[in-house]
Amino acid sequence: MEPYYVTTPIYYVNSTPHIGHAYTTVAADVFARHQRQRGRDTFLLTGVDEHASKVARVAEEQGLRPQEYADRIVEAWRSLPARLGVAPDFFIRTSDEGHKQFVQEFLTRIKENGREDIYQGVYAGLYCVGCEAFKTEDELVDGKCPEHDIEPEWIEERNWFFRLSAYQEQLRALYGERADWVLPGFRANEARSFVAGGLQDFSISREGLSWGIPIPWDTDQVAYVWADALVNYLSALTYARPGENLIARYWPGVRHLLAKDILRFHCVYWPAMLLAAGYEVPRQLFVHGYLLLDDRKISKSLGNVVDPLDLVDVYGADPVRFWCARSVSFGQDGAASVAGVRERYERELGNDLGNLLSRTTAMVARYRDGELRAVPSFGSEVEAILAPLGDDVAARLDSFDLTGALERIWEVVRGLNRHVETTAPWQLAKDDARADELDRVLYDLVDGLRAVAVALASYVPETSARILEALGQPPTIDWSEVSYGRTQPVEGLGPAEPLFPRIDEPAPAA
Ligand code: ME8
Repeated sequence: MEPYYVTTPIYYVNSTPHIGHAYTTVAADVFARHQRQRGRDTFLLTGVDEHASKVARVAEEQGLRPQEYADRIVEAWRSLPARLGVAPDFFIRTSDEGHKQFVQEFLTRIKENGREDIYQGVYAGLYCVGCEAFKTEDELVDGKCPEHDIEPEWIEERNWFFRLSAYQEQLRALYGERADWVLPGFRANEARSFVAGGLQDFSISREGLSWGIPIPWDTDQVAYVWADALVNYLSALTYARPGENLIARYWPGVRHLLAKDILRFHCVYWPAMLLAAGYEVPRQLFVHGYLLLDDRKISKSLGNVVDPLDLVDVYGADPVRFWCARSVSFGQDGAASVAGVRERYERELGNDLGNLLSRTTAMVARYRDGELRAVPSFGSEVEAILAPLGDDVAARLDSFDLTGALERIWEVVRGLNRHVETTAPWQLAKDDARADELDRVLYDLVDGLRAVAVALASYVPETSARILEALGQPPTIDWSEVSYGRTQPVEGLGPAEPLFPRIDEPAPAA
């Protein structure tokens, strides 16, 4: 099986981590953990983008060198994945020596590819420092960048340009040949029509800046922040494991996750740069929507931030991860609300899942003195419920259906709850003649919960481990365990502690 390499965008170090960043990070982690459960060689990359001109400005205001300032603020970004239960295989900083060196080599490869794909020209235009991109008049609203609500600056300078226009045909062909190259399909259409509309060359360097990666053949210029940042997906593989170059192992089997704001950079500019430098294009790109609060994109500059770490403090990492996957259909824009975290915590995690575990373990403790016998009843309702689960969830996660795969698991949780009601073990327990039947029902409930815990391991890893432990089962989460009849006999099972106790603290204000 081809190794699985999944990336998040590298986040601007000079902004504050908010729930939108947590969203992509959690999604990438779910995909990575899931592929690992299936025994696949997997690599997860996240990190920060440091060479934005804003970093140099703010550092100067604070009397610091840009690197010193970046070193201070990067910690907030390192703790973001950690607090969300995400352990990336590498956390990249674009100020890493290994990255800087690779970007220089990468740009030199393009320059020397024999097609003059990098040439000198003059650029004049309106530049938004928030987007780190030039803007056309049409893109402005009342003279301001609608994303950042600030007026762009007029910039005129001699820069190095990348001949994007030369890649129009190749990109058009790629979009024609690979139906699922960019997902969802409506995003592929957006990229395809951007390509069809005619591609303009773009500037890949900036003059007179000291914060950035010097252009190797013209050190008065530094690489444009995007020409530097996109390259992280490759550069990381050259130095993440000292002494090892992981490019041959993980490239081009990469899946880039990103939101729609940076579609053009990833789905058009980046593949063209790769082709120009002699690399294969990424295997797949998934473009998700924005989480919206009050119908506006969540972002620092719009003063509309939800600190994901506040939510983690109140609810824990797993409920926040669960909410990220469940609140909005992955790929679509959707309204997020902090109240929704609480609601899902109480209703779905607490009632649907937590109570099922409490009831099941309490019944084994009460009716069987904590002994669970291994009595799978092949042909049972629970066997039928579990039979398609592993394949269904895997197929959905292979196509980035983060929300659909979780809903599929939740159907099973609901099915198990119905099974408790229809079999009414409390009635069976009153009738000695039905002792075997009771044993089978208890076994089926424990087994169903065990399989659900394994299926949920990529979404809510801590919870999954706690369920297996409460059921007296080994912590094995190989995907083959998502099937009926794998529960080991247990003795001494006691009623489980509540998985999701009631929380009385108020939810943090949105
Ligand atoms: O664009 N909803 O960094 P960035 C969902 N440094 N996801 C969101 C979101 C929201 N409201 N807001 C942000 C940059 N995101 C560049 C990337 S990559 C080579 C360079 C997530 O800090 C989403 O993944 O602005 C989006 O693409 C990313 O954060 C942008 O992060």
